[in-house]
Amino acid sequence: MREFNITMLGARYVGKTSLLTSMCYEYEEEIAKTNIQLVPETRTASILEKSLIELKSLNDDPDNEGVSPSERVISESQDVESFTFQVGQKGKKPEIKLNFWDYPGSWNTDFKGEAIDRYVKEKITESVAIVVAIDTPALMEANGKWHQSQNRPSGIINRFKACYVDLKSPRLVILAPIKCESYMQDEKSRQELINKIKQQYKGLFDLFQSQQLVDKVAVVITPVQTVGNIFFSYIHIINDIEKVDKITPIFKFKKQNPDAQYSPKDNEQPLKYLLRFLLTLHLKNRLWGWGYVRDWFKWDEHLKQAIRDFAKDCKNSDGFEVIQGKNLLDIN
Ligand SMILES: Nc1nc2c(ncn2[C@@H]2O[C@H](COP(=O)(O)OP(=O)(O)OP(=O)(O)O)[C@@H](O)[C@H]2O)c(=O)[nH]1
Ligand SMILES: [Mg+2]
Repeated sequence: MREFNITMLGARYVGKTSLLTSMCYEYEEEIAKTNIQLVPETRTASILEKSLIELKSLNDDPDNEGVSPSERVISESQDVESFTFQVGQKGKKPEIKLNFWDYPGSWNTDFKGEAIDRYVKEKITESVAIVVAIDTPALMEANGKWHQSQNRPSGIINRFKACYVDLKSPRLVILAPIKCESYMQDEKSRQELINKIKQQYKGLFDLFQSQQLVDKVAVVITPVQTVGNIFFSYIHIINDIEKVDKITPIFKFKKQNPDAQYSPKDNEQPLKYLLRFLLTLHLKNRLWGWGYVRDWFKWDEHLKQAIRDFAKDCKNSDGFEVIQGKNLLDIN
């Protein structure tokens, strides 16, 4: 079985694990339309099930006002998780394994020792795709005042600079703004969101546009609404003189309508892009001389068709954009 690594990238607490849960675990309707299936390994299923319950519970509390600062401290994940899914046609032996690396976000942005630093570099370097989770309210609200401290964009950009060196094979980078319900409601807001990402991650886009990387890296923006009905409300500032950072912004969220149901939107899009990219690599491998191993060519024709059906409607308007590398996503 061909195995692919994918790394979930993003600062501490931005919502990486929730995004992974939503994109791989909550799209039965989409899957039902196609002949493809994604089966989590038992351990993966048991952890993601819990993450899903937490995500859904955001919806259960009609007065949901976000999380408290103590929860923020306690709930930082402590360890590496690897989430594995087998992909294949329904009722047939799976042919592809997707292995998602999801470690604590602070490992990406803070120095935690040589061993962890090496580990993070290794994961980013060996991953065929990277999903960058972006906390959208931190990016958009209060003139982006909290963007640096919450999303730590320089730390993320530096990781790419250090790891995307002399790439031998193509990569996919998915920028996924999350908690973005408030900014996806009309065309003007969606455009503002895209513009802000382009502005705040300019260093990253410049890197990907460089002569060495422009043909090898596909970059897409896919906003994901992991809950679908919980909207940004306001920022509560906690002033704690005993803490090093002293001021902590707490982003509060609220349901617009108390009866609104949990209804994730576009959560399947990152996975669609991922499979679309893998299918393109498979189809163009020989043509473009990327030199992937021969077992790529053993993919069953029906599996290819199933992936094509699943991935054919990747969105690229209304807040979604393929920034570069259209030919790396061309499955025709
Ligand atoms: N309002 C809202 N809250 C969310 C959303 N997604 C995640 N959260 C909450 O944000 C918090 C952090 O989410 P995680 O997925 O654990 O974040 P993480 O990036 O994996 O965090 P670390 O692994 O500690 O770096 C949790 O309390 C989630 O319930 C969302 O779409 N909307
Ligand atoms: Mg996590």
